Amino acid sequence: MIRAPRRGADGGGDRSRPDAGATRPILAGVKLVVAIVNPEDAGPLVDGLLEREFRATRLHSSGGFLKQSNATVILGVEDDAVEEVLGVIRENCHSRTQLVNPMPPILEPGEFFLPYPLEVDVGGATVFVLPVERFERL
Ligand code: 2BA
Repeated sequence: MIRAPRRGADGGGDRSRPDAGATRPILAGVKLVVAIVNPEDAGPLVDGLLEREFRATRLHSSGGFLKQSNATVILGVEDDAVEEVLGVIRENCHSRTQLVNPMPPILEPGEFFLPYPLEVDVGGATVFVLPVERFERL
């Protein structure tokens, strides 16, 4: 898990290397977790991640289908911490039923449209786990 800045894989103490002491990239075993969640769950989710010392970024987003606000939380984590992160997401993100008003159709004269809201189940979180080629904090 990427909890704190790492000064190179060997701690940065190798003076024989030209970049000794500099921040070097973490090259192996990192995943990018992308979680699309309800905006009401995003705050508790980020707090829960920070409590466990995971760094996270919250982005404002909106769903293509419902066109309503949601939140996208992204974080880089080492491979062995992915399951812990998914556990924090499960703890904090809950599925909901949302009501949506369907778009009224184009009506011919004399036709009428009686709108009634539709129920849509929105999952607790839509999560992608992506391999990361290179992670670096400069
Ligand atoms: P929305 O696109 O606004 O979708 C909200 C909910 O509407 C979905 O919940 C799903 O229950 C329903 N829905 C979406 N597309 C549909 C369709 N073509 N026909 C019928 N029902 C449909 P979730 O599946 O839990 O998705 C929640 C949000 O996660 C989505 O918001 C979207 O922002 C994101 N998402 C879901 N799947 C994704 C994917 N494959 N790639 C990227 N983003 C995704």
